[in-house]
Amino acid sequence: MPRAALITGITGQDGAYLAELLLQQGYTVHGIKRRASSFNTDRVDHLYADPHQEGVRFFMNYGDMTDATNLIRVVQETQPDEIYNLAAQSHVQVSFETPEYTANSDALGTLRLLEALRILGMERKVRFYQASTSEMFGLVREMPQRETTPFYPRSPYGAAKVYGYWITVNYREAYGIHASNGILFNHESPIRGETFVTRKITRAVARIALGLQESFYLGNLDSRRDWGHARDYVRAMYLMLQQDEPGDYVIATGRQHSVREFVLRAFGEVGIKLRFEGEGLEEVGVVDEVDLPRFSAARRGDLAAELAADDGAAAAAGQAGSHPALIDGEGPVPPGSVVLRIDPRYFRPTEVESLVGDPTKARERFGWQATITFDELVREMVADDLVAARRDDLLSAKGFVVREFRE
Ligand code: NAP
Ligand code: G4F
Repeated sequence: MPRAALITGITGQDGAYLAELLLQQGYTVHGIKRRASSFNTDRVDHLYADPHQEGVRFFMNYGDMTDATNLIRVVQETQPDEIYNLAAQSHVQVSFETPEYTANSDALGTLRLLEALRILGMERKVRFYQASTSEMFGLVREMPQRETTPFYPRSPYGAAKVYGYWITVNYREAYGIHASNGILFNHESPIRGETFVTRKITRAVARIALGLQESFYLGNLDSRRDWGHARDYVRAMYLMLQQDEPGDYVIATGRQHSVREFVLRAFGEVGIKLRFEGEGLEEVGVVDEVDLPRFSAARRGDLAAELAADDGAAAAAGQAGSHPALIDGEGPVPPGSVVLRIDPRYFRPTEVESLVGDPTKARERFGWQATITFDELVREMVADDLVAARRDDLLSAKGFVVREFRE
């Protein structure tokens, strides 16, 4: 019998990568998805197989972390060997607007799932993973943060996740459940939600390069995060549940960058050198220089070839105006264009200014370490959003209505 896993939050970024990994490992994968008024399974549609076929190992069940009876029934019906509790209202800023709902789904939802195991007498059968977070460190007590660093959450989301962390520890100690907390630092990917800062930046950069929008707005440019790639981080979740003993682990790259650095790096990918002018709410990001060969290649979709070419030779060949896409002018973003502004709406009532994790314990216990660098992450995200922007550009050129989907 293949091993069976149940993933809550399977329609999210991590759920999709984890489902792929577990299917590759031979698991039968059950996911819990919420009922929505429109399709919400984009990230896992490629894994879906008609359940009438033979040998299908991927199944979806309707459910919600706020519905205990539903969780009990789904656990009973799917009989998982491993449960990965990834479902959460995961947006920190939104948690200030919906604090009670965030506590209900993120804190009590975790309790409901653990109680389901007890009610069904499955404490010794099931291994349990809880999606804990570096947001619990909040107003950080030490640098870098490790498993022993005290928590000091700075948002309703962080506070709810602290409850989820401790109830997981408590059920491990009280009932002997193989339950582990992954204290994951920020991890991103091309399928990251569009309102988290990294994806918001890479989408905007791609759309600005294609001329689909002129500028975008951000909040605090100076907060610092330890950003890794989601593909690396779901591997850590899986490894935690393969250990003989449960435990709590920091999963991080050990390096941090500011939001500002992310912006510069992402614009750099499409050949735009940005400079910042002004201060506070008046600060803006202004195009300083455009590397035309690179910019033009990004617009055409030949960026990979351009990057593979010798940078020096490409630069020498690329005098302004010599590129087909830009012959009639300098393209949509000539030097001097303001492409980034600040909007106080995106500042949080209490901010987490600086996070960086020490993943030594995970490396020593089960050999985990991040394999994808910050630069590779930004490159992959921008490249993917350029594809989406080119598709939108093409559709709109052919007269189809293209929605902007901006926050
Ligand atoms: P995500 O993309 O926002 O996905 C969250 C998932 O939870 C989605 O499938 C969402 O469903 C589902 N969900 C939300 N509320 C639910 C509810 N009440 N009942 C059932 N499902 C619900 O988040 P992610 O980035 O994949 O993160 C996965 C988990 O890791 C989350 O618990 C997050 O808090 C935690 N975490 C994330 C990071 C990070 O940097 N990504 C770092 C540390 C911890 P819909 O698709 O229907 O909205
Ligand atoms: O991308 P963010 O919204 O992620 P945040 O708040 O760090 O939370 C993410 O990582 C946590 C792990 O540490 C997860 F637990 C959580 O579920 C989520 O995945 O914001 C990153 C930083 C913040 O300091 C924010 O203030 O970017 C800053 N920022 C600046 N302008 C912005 C914006 N964030 C967003 N979302 N939108 C902006 O316009």
